[in-house]
Amino acid sequence: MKYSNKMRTKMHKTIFLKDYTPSPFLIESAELKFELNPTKTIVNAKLHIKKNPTSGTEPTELILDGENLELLDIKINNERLAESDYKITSEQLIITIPTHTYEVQHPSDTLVCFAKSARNDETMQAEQAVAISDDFILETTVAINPKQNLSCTGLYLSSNNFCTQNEPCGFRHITYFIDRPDILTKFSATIIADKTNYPVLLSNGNLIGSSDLADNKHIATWQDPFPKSAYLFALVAGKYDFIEDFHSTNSGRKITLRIFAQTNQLDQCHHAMQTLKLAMEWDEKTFGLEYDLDIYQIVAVDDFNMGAMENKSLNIFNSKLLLASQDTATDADFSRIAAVIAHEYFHNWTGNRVTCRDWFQIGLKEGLTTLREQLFMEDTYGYAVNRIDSIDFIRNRQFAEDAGPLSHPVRLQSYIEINNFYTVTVYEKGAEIARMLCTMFGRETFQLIMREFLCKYDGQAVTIEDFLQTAELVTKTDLNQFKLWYDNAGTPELIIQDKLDQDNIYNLTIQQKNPANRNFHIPLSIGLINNNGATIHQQTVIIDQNSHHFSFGKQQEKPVISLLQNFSAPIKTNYTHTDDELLLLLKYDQDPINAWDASQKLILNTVLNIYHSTSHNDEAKQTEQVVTLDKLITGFKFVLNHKTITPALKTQMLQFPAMSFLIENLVKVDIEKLHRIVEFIKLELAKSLYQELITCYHANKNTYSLDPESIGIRSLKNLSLTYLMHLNTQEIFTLCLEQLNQSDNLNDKQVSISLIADSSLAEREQILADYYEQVKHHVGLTDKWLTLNASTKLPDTLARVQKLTLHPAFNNKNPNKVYALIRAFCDNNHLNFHQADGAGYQFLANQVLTIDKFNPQLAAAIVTPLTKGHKFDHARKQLMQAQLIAIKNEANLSKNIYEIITKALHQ
Ligand code: HT7
Ligand code: ZN
Repeated sequence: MKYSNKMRTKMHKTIFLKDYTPSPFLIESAELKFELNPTKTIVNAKLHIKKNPTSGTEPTELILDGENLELLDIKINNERLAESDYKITSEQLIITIPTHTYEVQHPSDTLVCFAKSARNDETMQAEQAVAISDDFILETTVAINPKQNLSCTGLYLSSNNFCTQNEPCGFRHITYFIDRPDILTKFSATIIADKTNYPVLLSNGNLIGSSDLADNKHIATWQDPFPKSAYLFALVAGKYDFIEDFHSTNSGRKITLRIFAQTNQLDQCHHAMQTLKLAMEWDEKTFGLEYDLDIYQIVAVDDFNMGAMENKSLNIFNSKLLLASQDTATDADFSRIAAVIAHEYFHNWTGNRVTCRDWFQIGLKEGLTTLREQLFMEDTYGYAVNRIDSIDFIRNRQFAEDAGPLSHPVRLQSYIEINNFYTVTVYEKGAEIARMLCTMFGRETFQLIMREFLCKYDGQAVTIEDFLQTAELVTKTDLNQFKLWYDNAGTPELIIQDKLDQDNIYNLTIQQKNPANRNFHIPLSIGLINNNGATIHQQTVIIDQNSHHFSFGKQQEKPVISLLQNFSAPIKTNYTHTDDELLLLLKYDQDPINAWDASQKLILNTVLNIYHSTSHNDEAKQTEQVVTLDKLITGFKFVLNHKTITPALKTQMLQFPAMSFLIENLVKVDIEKLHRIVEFIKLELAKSLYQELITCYHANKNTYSLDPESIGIRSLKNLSLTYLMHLNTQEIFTLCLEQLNQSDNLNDKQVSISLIADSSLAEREQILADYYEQVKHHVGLTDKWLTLNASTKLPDTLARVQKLTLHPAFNNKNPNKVYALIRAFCDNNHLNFHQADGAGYQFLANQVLTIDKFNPQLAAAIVTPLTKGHKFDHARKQLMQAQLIAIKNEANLSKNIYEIITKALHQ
């Protein structure tokens, strides 16, 4: 049966921020008991429920969330409910509040009361005391089928081990509960399972008891003393081993740290452990925040929709973001793992101890935690390199998201499926908004704001207003206008003009062009540089009106302006530097971020100049050379030969901007033309800079080590090789092959094999096949092999990817494999995904529909390339639209896909 649009709309309810009301009931404690079995797990939940004194309503029903649960038993204060006392829908358990009353049970009596056997009605009547709605124990027993659950949400199996993912709404797939973040509950979990198959039984908090049972079973009970939202509940059971270390806190407590993985993966857990210790130390030093329990555990699982999850004291990690060794991880992998380990740890305060009132506030916990992660990375591994990585990411990804049909504010006003909003906007823009406070008030004051906020709201579920109000109190400023950042979508733009007037006064005019025509509160850091490259002025100005005028006094000559130093706000600046000015900034800007930005703009300008000055035909005749590359080559030479710029920064400055950034800077893209121009410029650079690049390659061969300096040196060597490969010469192929065969680390091997996969080398296919044989027993390396197959610019790539969906290395039930093959092709291989006949679009639509049936979150994570029609020519836009419509017409679409497709079709 096909659903009409009306039926769909009805099924997929929109949730509004304005409709928030406190829950009529609270759950003070939850005693959970799991009898684990892959196909039939029994979950018994004793919930101590209390009427919410602040709710202000007299409820007639108790409504609990629950999906795909088979209710086996239900009791209130030990009395079994009659079927007429409750109703079960596909999403809820609705219990009518009975008119009669029950015995009062004090929380501390709970265990005693449950030990009693069920009482008969006479006892009940004799004990009548307090109305049910005040304070009672609800006990449910449900059966669930973790093996059948392929959504990586709730309780599911990964490599035959049990694990959970409950943010945002997974807990309702485990048991009936008021599954919303403002319900803060003290949890205990008793786990019973077969001892051979599940020797390790874990949950949040402290282990308070464990023993063997009959029939080769065993039991463990975990108790978490901190009240927490259900989304932070976790359970893991399976065959794991662990490495252990310790952290001594400032206050002298000794915390046990354990990382669990499969036995043969333990040697890949040390980097995560080292970073965890650094992160714990950093948070104490920077924000005065100590870890609060005696044990902190992390588990690696292979099947996971996102990177990792901050469950209280039991983080669960996608193994891709935890396991690393010299032979299995690139330098970028090591860095990403450090960032995610720190991120999840930092959530213990920003997210767990102080959580969100409702899911509209995720930008608060995710923004603050992402900022804390970024500051940690900058402090620990180097400011410039790490800040540039964050800026590059937000400009490539978030700006594009905010300019397309899926644009949304950091704080939504409404949603259908909250899982769709764990986005770059929520995380990265959320972090930049908090960072602006740090820029405006200084790091010390920002640290004070954070301490105040976390102290004041410890153990509570809060809103963005609560955070801003704390910032207002600490700084004694009005942040009402600043709040616009959270509630408005789109990237603000500043239109900037400067002039040296007849009296040699340097004047600056700045005008806001903003989403929703509101004036934002923008800290804009600027520098003025004279023609000798000396910084003559540096200042952070606040832009909060529609237009501003600044005068910088008498100058000898017109200075070159360095705008948005340190990327002081997540905005676009509209100001045209000449290529000479960009060269000056690239060479002399004291702000490394803007020196990098100048080099990126110089490359971008070169691309855009050729793009706009050649027609499709001209360009076919190789007339790109109408635009000179002299300035760009001068800039590259300057950087390559520079004695003091660090190798890591050199690499970032010489890195060609991502295709997504180039696309973002064009109104409409002719993807083939853009690709040819990029290839042309890269070849010209390789030809003109051959000597510098080859020298650089050889000069930067180093012994493998993981310190930031060695990583930087390796990155520069590999960047040189990447440019040189464009020459297509036997000499360079030989270098690349030597690197593949002789290097002692995965990072360098990965660079070589990726370059070979994308080259015209005759032995290419054989090399790729041999490489697969070498790596096929390692999950992570096999995924990288899938990605390099999906990333080639060669014309048969779609067919190759289609074939690989049938390869034993691929499995669409595993999110990492889907990301490695399908997302790598559709989201990153712009040239081949957008092939003119629309076959790439059809391929993606089919994959989305297949995956949506069992893992809607995963389907939603790969569908976005189909929503980018606005960037392409009419024909491609139509072809994408046709696939969106085809998806929309399918029956039983998930909320996730329905919401995205509907938005994309209404653009
Ligand atoms: N807070 C978490 C966000 C999240 C998630 C993680 C794993 C799988 C599904 C998920 N849905 C939401 C991760 C974080 O931000 O740290
Ligand atoms: Zn997070």
